[in-house]
Amino acid sequence: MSVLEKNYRAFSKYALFFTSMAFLLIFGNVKDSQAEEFTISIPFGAFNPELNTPAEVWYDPPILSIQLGDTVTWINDDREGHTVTSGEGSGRFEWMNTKELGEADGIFDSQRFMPNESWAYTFDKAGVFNYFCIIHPWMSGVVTVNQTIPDYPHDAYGNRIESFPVIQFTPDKLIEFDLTWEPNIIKTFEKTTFVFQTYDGITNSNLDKMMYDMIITQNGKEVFQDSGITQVGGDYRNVIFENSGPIEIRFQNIVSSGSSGIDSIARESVNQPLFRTVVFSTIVYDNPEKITTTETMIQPAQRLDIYYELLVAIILVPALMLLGLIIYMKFRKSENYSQEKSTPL
Ligand SMILES: [Cu+2]
Repeated sequence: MSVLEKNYRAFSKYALFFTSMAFLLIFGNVKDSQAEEFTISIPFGAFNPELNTPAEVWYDPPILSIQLGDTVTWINDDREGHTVTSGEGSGRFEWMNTKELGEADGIFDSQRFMPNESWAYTFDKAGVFNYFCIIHPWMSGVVTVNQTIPDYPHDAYGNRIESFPVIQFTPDKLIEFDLTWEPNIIKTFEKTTFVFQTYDGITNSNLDKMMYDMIITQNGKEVFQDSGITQVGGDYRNVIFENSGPIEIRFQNIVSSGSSGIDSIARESVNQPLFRTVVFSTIVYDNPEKITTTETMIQPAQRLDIYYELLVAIILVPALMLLGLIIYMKFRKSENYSQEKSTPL
């Protein structure tokens, strides 16, 4: 192979590598920013609780993992009408014994749709969603909706927060209120420290001993409330969020605690200095490390043999390992013994 040929080969290799990397980067990003569409088939024969039909599962695939904002379309390929209803189905074995119906939880419900019809649902909440068919409550499936945690903090409206502190002025422009939170991307069950400072909106000098009420609301509910007086021009609060979703951080009744200073002016120039309010917002994400899921077992198809295989794996593998350990220990012991014996005194 000539040097030129060699170089060309090496070059084409790199070229291929970089081209594919570039494609990955471009399309990887596009994929991230766009919601995806998924389909789940209700196969022919799903109406039968015994599944003595061509169907192997009730919903195919029975467990689907998607990202927040993705859409799932269920297609009825069966010969009977079905529903896709969130909640717990009866389960096949329960159904056979008790003829119990499932329990809908009201998150989504397709109502009955007929063969060759379909129904779509866009998931706008993260979590694990069990669903079943109201007409055939043994039919069950699960959709797991994951939330991508972005690299950058965003406000509640999805706009990127470019830098910290986030700065707001009170409506009377007399006070500049700076807020930083650490970590910048807030996750559930993780301590978040809110650090805030007050400045004179005109002179830009630090304002000490300012009174304020701090209120955090999430999904229309108040999740944190406290009052205080800034020391050395600032203050902080630690908050742990239990739920994901957008939050609004509101500071209100911002007023100087002293009789002199900013509010002697403010009281004269503004009607209601006591209602001075600044509002910040961001998003709390589900902490992937601390999420507790209640993913239920799907029990479709005649797949009981799987459980036997699992049983073998659970009992046989550790048993063999234990046996191996015992043999090893015995071998070591006898080796030590023979070594001791041969050691001259
Ligand atoms: Cu059905």
